[in-house]
Amino acid sequence: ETKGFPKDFLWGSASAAYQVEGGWDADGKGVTNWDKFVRIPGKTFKATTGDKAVDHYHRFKEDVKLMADMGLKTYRFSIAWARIYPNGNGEINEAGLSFYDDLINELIKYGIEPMVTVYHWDMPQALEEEYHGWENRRIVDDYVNYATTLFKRYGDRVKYWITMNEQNIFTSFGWLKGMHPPGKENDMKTFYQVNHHANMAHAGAVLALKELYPDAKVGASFAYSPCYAFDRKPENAMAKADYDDLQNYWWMDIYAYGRYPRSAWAYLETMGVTPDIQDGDMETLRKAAALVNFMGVNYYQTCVAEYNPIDGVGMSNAMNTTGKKGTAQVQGVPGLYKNPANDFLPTTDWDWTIDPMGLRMCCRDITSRYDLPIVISENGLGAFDKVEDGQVHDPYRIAYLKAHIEELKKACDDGCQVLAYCTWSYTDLLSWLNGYQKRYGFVYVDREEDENYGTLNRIPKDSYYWYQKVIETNGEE
Ligand code: BGP
Repeated sequence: ETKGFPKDFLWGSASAAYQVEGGWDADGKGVTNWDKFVRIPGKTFKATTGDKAVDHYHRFKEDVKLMADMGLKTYRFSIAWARIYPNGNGEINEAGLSFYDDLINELIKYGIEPMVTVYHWDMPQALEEEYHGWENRRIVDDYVNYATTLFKRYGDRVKYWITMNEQNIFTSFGWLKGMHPPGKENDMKTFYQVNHHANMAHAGAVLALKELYPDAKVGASFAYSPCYAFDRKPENAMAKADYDDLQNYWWMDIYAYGRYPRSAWAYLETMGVTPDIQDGDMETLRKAAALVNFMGVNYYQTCVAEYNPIDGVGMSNAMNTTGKKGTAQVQGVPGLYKNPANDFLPTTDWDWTIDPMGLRMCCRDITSRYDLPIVISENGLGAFDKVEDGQVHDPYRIAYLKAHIEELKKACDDGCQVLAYCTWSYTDLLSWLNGYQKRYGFVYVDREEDENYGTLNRIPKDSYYWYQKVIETNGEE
């Protein structure tokens, strides 16, 4: 007999402010780094903006009603820093605060647990102009001040908080690959410094929250791609070990233990790219780590590590952002590893491997390394969807999610404490680099790439009705 999902399991779905809200200059909101970045030609698919996105800012009541009808237990969303502090610091914008009051109250009205991400990549542009954002230590205080404003305002109603979304992605894409703001490439030294600042910001927020609301549940969400060694050749097993230390444990060890993995640190020393750490920082990181309640995991895929000679491939921006299968290119760190495709696994149209068992493995790994509860804060399939006679049939999405949920159930049976499962995403939304054609939602949104937007009408897909049953049966469907 298997135990399966706990009784109070939080079946959820997720989004992020820039990707759904729109209303980019509504009611006093400040301009963000992403409002700027998407306008640089060639950076994102057709340079589609989130100006209007799917207009969740004006349609949240309709969206929440659909969640309620579905029986959703938790909704993960992020707050736009620039709605609260249009300049990142200084003056507060009451209209921004009250928008999220309304959203939170609407969720609570239907018994949906709000799960709030403090930072999902949209940084007030004013901070970029004032001091280069994450590159400057000053951002730690500004971030903690912003986060504390949220905790004070919503902490009576919001129990689940996620400090950072995918710090590993926004920093590597922003300072190594040039694909997120500020668009820098191969700047390893700044990359590690930025990460130290983000770690201090996360830690400061955890400490501030626990001071105000000791019973709140807090963690960071990490984009975890578990890694397989290419084969049994020892040098490829070593490549996997290097990958894990530098790409996975580098972040998760900070969140869970407040320390940097020693072997990764040694590598940074040889490369001359260690971050500046101030007196007391490591103690702050350890204190925060001791208070963290869960590891947030965004799980999409696994990867493969193969030894990469010193003159081998590096990081590049040659990603598949068009949905033309087979256009992604192999990336790597010369002298350590590269990440070739896995011939044993199918891929999505955007060349992401589909590997449900990887979800069970990542839960097991987190459980044995950190012994922390787990929140799956994202998991889902990006696909081209079509409306036929007013309906959207997405059996591929159902198959994808079903297979992942089955593996997650096994992880529960393995002894992992999984608290929540949030699919990415609730409605269709803007995919940062891939426009609106890469769809993830349970709810289809009639949204065109161009600035005529489409009607923005909502249509529940087949997967919406399927997930309704999953929730009803606590994962037995
Ligand atoms: C994660 C982000 C999400 C979301 C998702 C899908 O990295 O946290 O915001 O976008 O990936 O990725 P994409 O839109 O690139 O397909």
